[in-house]
Amino acid sequence: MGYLKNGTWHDEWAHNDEDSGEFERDESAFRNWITPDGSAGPTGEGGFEAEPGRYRLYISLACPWAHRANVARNLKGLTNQIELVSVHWLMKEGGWSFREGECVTPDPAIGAQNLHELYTHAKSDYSGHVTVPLLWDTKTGTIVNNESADILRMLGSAFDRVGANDRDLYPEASREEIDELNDRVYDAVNNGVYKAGFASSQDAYEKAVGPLFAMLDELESRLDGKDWLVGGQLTEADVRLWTTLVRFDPVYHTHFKCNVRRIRDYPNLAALTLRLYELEDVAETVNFHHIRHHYYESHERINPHGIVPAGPDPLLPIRT
Ligand SMILES: N[C@@H](CCC(=O)N[C@@H](CS)C(=O)NCC(=O)O)C(=O)O
Repeated sequence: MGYLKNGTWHDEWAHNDEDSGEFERDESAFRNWITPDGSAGPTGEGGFEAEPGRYRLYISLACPWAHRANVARNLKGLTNQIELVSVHWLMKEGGWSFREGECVTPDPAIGAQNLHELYTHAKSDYSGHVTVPLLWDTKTGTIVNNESADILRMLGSAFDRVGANDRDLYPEASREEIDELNDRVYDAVNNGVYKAGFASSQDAYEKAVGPLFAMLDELESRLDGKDWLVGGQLTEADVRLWTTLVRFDPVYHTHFKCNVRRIRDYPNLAALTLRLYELEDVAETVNFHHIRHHYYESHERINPHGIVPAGPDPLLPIRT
C-alpha cells in the first residue's frame, strides 16, 4: 500500500489523520466521462465518445468500489464492448500489481507490473493514491476516469446507442432520491466500514461504527415489503449498497471490527444481497478468494500476520 508523489512511488501508508486517527479518503483525480457523442460530461473534458472496443476497465475483484463498475458493465450487457482487466488481490509493496494469480490479467496497455505505471503513463508527475477502478482509453492511451461513482453512472447510459441494453439504473423520476440516499450510504456504510476498520484511535472507530449500524438498521426498515431501495426498481443505489453487503459478513465484520450485527441478522438486507446476486451475470462478478485474501493479507497494520480466518461461509447471506 503506498502512493505516488510527483510520479515517484512511495511504499508507505498515508491515509490517516495523525491527530484524530481518522481514515481519510482522497478525491479521485481523473474525472472525464465517456458520452454518446464525445462531448464533455458533468466533470472533466470531452473527447471520449462511446465506441465498442475502445475502453478497458481495470478492477480489483476484491474492491467494493471497482465492483460497482464491474456490475454495471454486466447489467448493461457491455462485456463484449468493454474489456475487463483484474489486478492481483494482494496490495503490498508497489501497490496493486499484475503478478500472476487466479483471475489476474496481464496488463495489455503497456505491460505494466504495477498499476501505478498506468497512472504515470497518463500523467507523468501524478501525485496521489493509485486506486481501482480505472477506466482506460485504448485510443489515446490515457485514463478517462478513476471514480467509481462516475463510472457506474456513465456505463448506465453512455453506450445505449451502441449496443448496451435499455436497463435504466438512474431513472429520471428518482434521481433526487437516489443521489440523497447514495450520499448517506456512502458516508455511513460504503466508506463507514473503512473508517471503522482503519481507525487508529478508539474515538475514530466509535465515530464510524455507530452511524454504520444506525444506517443499516434504517435501510433494513426501508426495505420492509420492498424489493429495491428506490422507486420500485433496481437502481444504482442498490448496486452501491450491495458491493458492501456482499463483503460484510466474510470480511468487514471481523477484519474491520464491524461486529455489532451481521448482514445475515437483517432479513431484508440479506434478501437484497441474494436478489442482486441472482440477477443475470452478477454472480460472476463476485470472487470470494480475491475478497478474503485481499483484505486479510494486504492490511498489515490491522492484521500483521496475514491470517485469513476460516469462516464464516461467505455465501451464507446469499443462500438464506
Ligand atoms: N473514490 C474511489 C476510491 C477507490 C478506492 O479507494 N479503491 C481502493 C481499493 S478498495 C484502492 O485502490 N486503494 C488503494 C490505495 O488507497 O492506495 C472510487 O470510488 O473509485
